[in-house]
Amino acid sequence: MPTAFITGITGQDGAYLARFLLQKGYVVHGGMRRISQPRLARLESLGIARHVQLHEFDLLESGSILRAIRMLQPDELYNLAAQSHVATSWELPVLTAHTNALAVVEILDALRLFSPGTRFYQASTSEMFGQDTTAPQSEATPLRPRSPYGAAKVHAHHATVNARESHGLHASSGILFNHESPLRGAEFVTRKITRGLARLARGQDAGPVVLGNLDARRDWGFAGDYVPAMWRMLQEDAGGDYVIATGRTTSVREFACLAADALGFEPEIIGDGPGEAAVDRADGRCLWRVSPALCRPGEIDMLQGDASRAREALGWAPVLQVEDLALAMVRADYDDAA
Ligand code: NAP
Ligand code: F7E
Repeated sequence: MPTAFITGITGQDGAYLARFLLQKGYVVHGGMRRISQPRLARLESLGIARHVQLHEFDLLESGSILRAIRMLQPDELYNLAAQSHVATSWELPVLTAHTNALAVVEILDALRLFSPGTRFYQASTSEMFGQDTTAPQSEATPLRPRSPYGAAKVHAHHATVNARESHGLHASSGILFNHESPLRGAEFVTRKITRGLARLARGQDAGPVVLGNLDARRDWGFAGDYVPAMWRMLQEDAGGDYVIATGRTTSVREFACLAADALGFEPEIIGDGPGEAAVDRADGRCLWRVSPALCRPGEIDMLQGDASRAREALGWAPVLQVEDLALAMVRADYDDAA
């Protein structure tokens, strides 16, 4: 049976990828960092916590990386672990650079020395493109990151490409645009919206959802559709770089309206700029409002991916559209809020 090692197995993508690989007959190992209370909720919610082999692992500890690679020598290694919250990266730029960039260099070096036959996947991101790019963005679009998160991911992306070109490693960089799910961390905007509005719909005294830049546009897909693309990259004869996206772009405001509609609210936008809010036409309740404190020091106005290469070379295409995604997320959060 093929073996895979997933860093970040407790995260959104890690959980979906682990389930996908188990269904394909893999022995799945996962790296989990030591925290006061193990975060197995996502693996448990997919019913797979007891089917994966968990190892104590931290990207900030070189020995941890070396030990895992030497001990397991997996057929495939998916590096999904990261400080993944863009806004936090301005607060913790050094930790972000170490976790998202230097640790990837260490993984690649350990693979070169101790397990050169392992196929490697790096979780790259549309945040690498930054502002003022052409749209839609493809593998050929220049990288001009606009956050410490994006800059660290660019370093890791180039390290992955170099490992492939200099040392012949089978190393791939998946440039994934935003992908969400009911397992999405509560601090990301889609889940913040669906959780907050679901609580309001349940009549909980939760108050409006407080948001930052409502004009930002993102290409939002479903995480469950995106993890098979990671696997497909590693089944190719050689590593490569692939954009994974839906090709559609939606503003934060539009996503909030989709989620509100799905819950039976009738949102009406009032005010503008920092004074903008949305109220429910039925009972005048405030659904969301803006707080300038949540706007970022550097924003990317618009991301929209061109996944033609993945479609042609990997036969990959997304299934869920943003409307289906918003509906699935509010349904799950509405059930949770019961
Ligand atoms: P996520 O839910 O935030 O999961 C991140 C994972 O990394 C968690 O398992 C976390 O462990 C682990 N981690 C963080 N620091 C670590 C460390 N020092 N050592 C070991 N593990 C550590 O992120 P995600 O949405 O699944 O994203 C997966 C990857 O894809 C990330 O690299 C992210 O940057 C990238 N990406 C995500 C998107 C997206 O839209 N979701 C798009 C493009 C790229 P804990 O559970 O202990 O916190
Ligand atoms: O923000 C705006 C915010 O934090 C999306 C990560 O998975 O995808 C994710 O990064 C947009 C931004 O995701 C709030 O300013 C408005 O324009 O959900 P997000 P992100 O920053 O795009 C990329 C591809 C990754 O690689 C990352 O790992 O929404 N926004 N109001 C807000 N964002 C948040 N978080 N909270 C707000 O209240």
